[in-house]
Amino acid sequence: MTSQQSTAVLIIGAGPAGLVLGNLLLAAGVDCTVVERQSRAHVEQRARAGFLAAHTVRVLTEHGLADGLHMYGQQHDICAFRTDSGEFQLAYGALGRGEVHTVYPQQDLVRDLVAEFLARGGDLRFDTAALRIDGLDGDSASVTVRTPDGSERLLHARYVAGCDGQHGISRSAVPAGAVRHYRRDHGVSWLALLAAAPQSMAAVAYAVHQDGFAGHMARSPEVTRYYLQCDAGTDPGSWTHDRIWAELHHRMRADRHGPLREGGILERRVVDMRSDVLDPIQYGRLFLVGDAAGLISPSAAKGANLAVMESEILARGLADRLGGGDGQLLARYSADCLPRIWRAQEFSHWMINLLHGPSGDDDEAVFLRALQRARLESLRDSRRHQDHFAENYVGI
Ligand code: RFL
Repeated sequence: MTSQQSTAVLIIGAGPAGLVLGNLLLAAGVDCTVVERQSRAHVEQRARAGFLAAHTVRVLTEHGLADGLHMYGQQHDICAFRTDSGEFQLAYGALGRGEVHTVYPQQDLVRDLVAEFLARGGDLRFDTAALRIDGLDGDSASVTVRTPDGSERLLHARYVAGCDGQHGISRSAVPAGAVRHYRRDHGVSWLALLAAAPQSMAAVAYAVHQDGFAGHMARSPEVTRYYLQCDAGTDPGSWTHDRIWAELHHRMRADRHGPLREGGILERRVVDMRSDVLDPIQYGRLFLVGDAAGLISPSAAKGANLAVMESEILARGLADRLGGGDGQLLARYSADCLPRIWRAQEFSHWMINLLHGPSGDDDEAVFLRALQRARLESLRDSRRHQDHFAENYVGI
C-alpha cells in the first residue's frame, strides 16, 4: 500500500453533505479532499430529494452555490390534504415565518456542487472507496481507500468528515459504547415513483385514504414524484404502469378533485420509513454529517436540508480550528446540531402519524384513526396550528 499526501480535512462521500462541506471549506481557504466510491455520472443522476428549505437556499446563496437553483428551481408554497371529507389547502408561504420551498432536483444540485468544487480547484476523486478509518484518537487520522485502478492507498488528514450516508463506513468507525444509537422503524413503506409527466396540480398533495397514503410532489416541469403506501417487502416490479395510475387516481380521489396527468414511470423503489439518530455525532477526529449522522424518513423532506445545515455548522468549526482558533466552535458541533436534528425528527414523526392510519376494525385501530382525523381537522381549522405547521414544514 502506498501513502499519499495529507490533507487538512478528508471528506468521505460526494452527496449533498460532502459537497456542500467541501465547497464551504475551499471558500474558507481550508485544504480538503473528497473521496466518492461511485462514478461522477452515477452521483449526478441519482434522483432523491427535491424540496429545499429556505435556510438551505440561504446557505447555498451566501456561498455562491445557488445559481442553478435560482435559475431553474420553482418556488412552492401550497400544500393540500385530501381526506374523505374533502380537500383543504394551506398556503404555507403566508403562514408561520412566511418561508417557501424551492423545488430543485437533488441530482441537479449535486451536479452544480461538483462543478463548483472542481472550478474552485478542489480535489475530488470519484470511483474511490474509503475502506477503513484509523487514528481517530491520535494526532492525525488516516483513511485507506481503494483507487480506480484497484490499488489501496493511505490518505492522512487532521480531520475526517463522514458524509457517506447511512450505509457508509464512517458510522462503523466509531467504537461501540462511544455513541448512543436511537432508532425507530415506523412500520410504513412507500412505493416512491418518478413519473415523466408535469405536475397535476400546483400544490403538494397528501391523500389520506383507507387503502393507504398517496402523495404528489413537484420535481421539474417534466417530472413529478408520486408516493403510494405499500406493504413492507413489496417488489416494486409487481406494480405495473396501469396499476400504479389506477391506484393513484383512486387514492388521490381524482373523480372529485380532477384527473392526474399520466406519464411513463421513470423510477420505482420501495422506501421504508425509518429514522435513527446517533449521539454524539463526533468521535475524536471524525465528524458525521447528513444521513451518516442520522437518517430521517422522507415524510417531511428534511434529509438533504439537515445535511446542508450540519455541513455549514461543521465548516465553520473546522475553518475556525484550522485557522488557529481555540477549537471551542468545533467541539460544539454535535451539541449545536442535535437539537435541530431532533426537531426535524419530531416533525417528521408527526407527519407520519398525520398521513397514515392503521388498518383494521379493532378498538385500537379505530381509536388511532379518530386521533388522525382530529389532527387533520385541527390543522384545517386552527390558524395557530397552521402557523406552527408552516414553521416546521419549511424550517430546519
Ligand atoms: P448521500 O446522498 O447518501 O451521499 C452519500 C455519498 O457517500 C458515498 N459513499 C462513499 N464514498 C466513499 N467511500 C465509501 N465507503 C462510501 N460509502 C458511501 C455514496 O456513494 C454517496 O454518494 O448522503 P448525504 O450527502 O448525507 O445526503 C442525504 C440526502 O441524500 C438524503 O437525506 C435525502 O435525499 C432525503 N430525501 C429528501 N430530503 C430532503 O431534504 N427533501 C426531499 O424532498 C427529500 N426527498 C429523500 C427524498 C430521500 C428519498 N429516498 C430515496 C430515501 C425522497 C426520497 C424518495
